[in-house]
Formats: sequence, structure tokens, C-alpha cells
Amino acid sequence: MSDDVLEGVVSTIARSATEIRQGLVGRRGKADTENPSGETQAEADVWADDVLAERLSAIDGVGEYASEERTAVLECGEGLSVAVDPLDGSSNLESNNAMGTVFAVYEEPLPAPGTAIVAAGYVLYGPITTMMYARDGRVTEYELGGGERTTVREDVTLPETPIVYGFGGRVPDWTDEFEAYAREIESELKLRYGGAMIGDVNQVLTYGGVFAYPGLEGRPEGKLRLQFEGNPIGYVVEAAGGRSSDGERSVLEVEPEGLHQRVPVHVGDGELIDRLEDRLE
Ligand code: FDP
Repeated sequence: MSDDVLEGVVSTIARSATEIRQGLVGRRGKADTENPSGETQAEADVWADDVLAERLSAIDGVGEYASEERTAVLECGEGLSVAVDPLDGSSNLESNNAMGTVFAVYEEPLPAPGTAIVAAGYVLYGPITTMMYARDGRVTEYELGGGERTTVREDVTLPETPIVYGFGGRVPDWTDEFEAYAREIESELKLRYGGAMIGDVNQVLTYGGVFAYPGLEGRPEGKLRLQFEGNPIGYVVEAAGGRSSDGERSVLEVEPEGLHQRVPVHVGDGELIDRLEDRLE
């Protein structure tokens, strides 16, 4: 595996993030299209996917590009596979709240298990634009501005004392087992839920705690996509010393059956994820 290819992918995403952020202005409306998961796309979803597809697929050593916003894998040569959620939490565009771009680089053709990831990370479009990047068991946080990537924290680890939690899905749709777990957690931690996985996971990485979008009654697979959301976030949180789980095992160990397959996602403090798995048994 070439370090140059990974550096090419990360620097391309970092540079594009500044442009994507600027390009959100005037693109907050809905497109007339649905993504492969049946969700209405925002104009910005389609546009950000086009920008990243064109640039990432042009990198020598990238063999595949896939995204939450397009049905099929784009074959672009020999080499690593890049999976992207171009705008995670794009329903937050309307209310002008935080969103992100998520990416994972796999050393196998897609769909691939999280154990095939060689690097992953995300960009958070908050008051400032930051990038969290995990590779070889180490996580680094950068600030992005004007195409530059400035390191702000090396060896990011999940704080030992958990402070915050954020759980997705409507409470009446939670299973009894997950609700019992949530009741325990809400008496111990502070609620932080903004509706964009990246924003909510970044709070967990900053303050310590747990994020989940669980399997729901009538929708046991939950909402988040394995290739584009569950795996990259599981990889980042595990590299930061936390745990990920689909309810039974690390999200990274889930065998993919389809490119747009969904998976229940629980990530954060190891002890809190152990307790979750005990509850869901
Ligand atoms: P969105 O639909 O806005 O793209 O990717 C799915 C996602 O956002 C996640 O970012 C977020 O955690 C979740 O959906 C929010 O779902 P709810 O609206 O059900 O809370």
C-alpha cells in the first residue's frame, strides 16, 4: 500500500472540503432525486458527490470510488477503494446546523468489511472546518482553511470519563432493550444530539461518552450505511481507544452483503459499549 496514495486521498478531501463548504451557499434546496437508500437528495449532496468523484477517481492508485449518493461503484483503475458520504447530516442544511464529509479507504473492492480499512476520517463543517483522520491506530485532528491542513491535536483519544450521549431514532421506535439502556445512560450523562452523525460523534470524541443510531422496531438494520458511515466511524473511534458495535460485535467485523446496506451503530467509551451489548443480548 502506498503512503503517497493515502496522502493524495486525504489532501484532496481536505482541499475539497474548503470548496464544498463555500459551495453550500445557494445549494440548500432539495434535488428532484433520491439516493440509492430512497432518501430525497439535497442539491448539495449531488454536487459534493460530483466534486469528490471527479477528484478522487483521478488519483493514481485509487481503483474504486463509491458514495452514499450513487448506486454503483465507479471503477477508475487499479488500487485502493475510497468510500465517501459526501455530506453526512445534509438534512441539517435547512436549519443551518453542523454537517460532515465521511471517508474510508479500503484495500479490497467494495463492498468490503471494516477490517479492510487502511485509513478513515471525516471533515466537520462546524463554526470552523476540522478533519479527524485515523491511520495505524492513531488519530489526528486538523483545522482546514484555504486548502491548508494544520495539525491541532495528535494522538486523539477518547476521554476516560464519559460526559455526553446522543441516540438517534424516535423513542417509540426503539426496542425495549435499547430503551432500558438509554434510560440508564440518560441518568448518568448529558444529552447532545444534533442530527448529523459526524457532529454527534465528534462531541463523543471530544468530551467522552456514547453515540448510537440503533436498530429500531420494524427496522432492525437501523439507518446508517455500513460502507459509508458505520465502518469509517467505527474505525476512527476504535483507533481513538473506544469501541464500536452493531449490538453484538465490532461494526468493523460485520460482513457486507451490499454496497448500501444499513447497520445499527453504537460507538464510544468501551465500558458503555460493553453494557449496551449486555443489554441487547
Ligand atoms: P441525514 O439523514 O441528515 O443525512 O446519514 C444519515 C443521518 O443524517 C446521520 O448523519 C444522522 O445521525 C441521522 O441520519 C439522523 O437521523 P434522524 O433524523 O432520524 O435523527
